[in-house]
Amino acid sequence: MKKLVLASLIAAASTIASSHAVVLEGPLVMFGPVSVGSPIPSIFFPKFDPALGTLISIELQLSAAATNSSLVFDNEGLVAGNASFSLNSSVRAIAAPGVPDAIAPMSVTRSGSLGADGEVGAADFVGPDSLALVGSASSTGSSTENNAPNLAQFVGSTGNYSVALTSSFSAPTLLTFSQGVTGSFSSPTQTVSGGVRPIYNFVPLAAIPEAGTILFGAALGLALGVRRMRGQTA
Ligand SMILES: [Ca+2]
Repeated sequence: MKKLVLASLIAAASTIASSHAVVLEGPLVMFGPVSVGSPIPSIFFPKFDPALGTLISIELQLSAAATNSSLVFDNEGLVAGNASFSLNSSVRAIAAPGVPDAIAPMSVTRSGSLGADGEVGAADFVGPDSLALVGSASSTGSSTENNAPNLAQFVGSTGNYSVALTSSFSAPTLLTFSQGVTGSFSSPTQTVSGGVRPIYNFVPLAAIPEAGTILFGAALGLALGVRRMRGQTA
């Protein structure tokens, strides 16, 4: 199986002049599920093998999904009505200082009716005067680094580089509400998970590496596909 991939990699590399950049997809590494705001273990990727060529940019592709959303709006107004609100969160992939973060923003919206304030004093977030949000969302984000000094940390014939991950809520947004409806939100909770894939854009060495060298790239899990850059196709 791997040898087939290698064969295609070699073939692709062989048909592209050394002055043309090629794109190499790295492995997709998953994270989560974890509660928003909780620590997420860093994920690791093999460094780009300089035997393959000169790295000219790296793109981090982040995909994220949010599930188990929980947020309640409680009407403290004296009249029944309607409300629409959203829970907003994001996952951020942080490769290194100086390298742009990839950010995947997510939003879950709830609309509905609710009764007049049902309790004396502070909102209790239950009962006919409350409106509970449930649901899920997903999103993607990416960042690209092409500054040569910043690329050095991603290149090496051995070793890994790490990508840190964080997740957070922004304040719930009360989108619309009917006259007389006013209130407050419970503390939100949500679970996030996802994956990160690096995309390498590099200029192959003039001499096509021996199969053994290519094998090393495969061992790194990089040989998932090579395609020409946009604009260089015939
Ligand atoms: Ca209530």
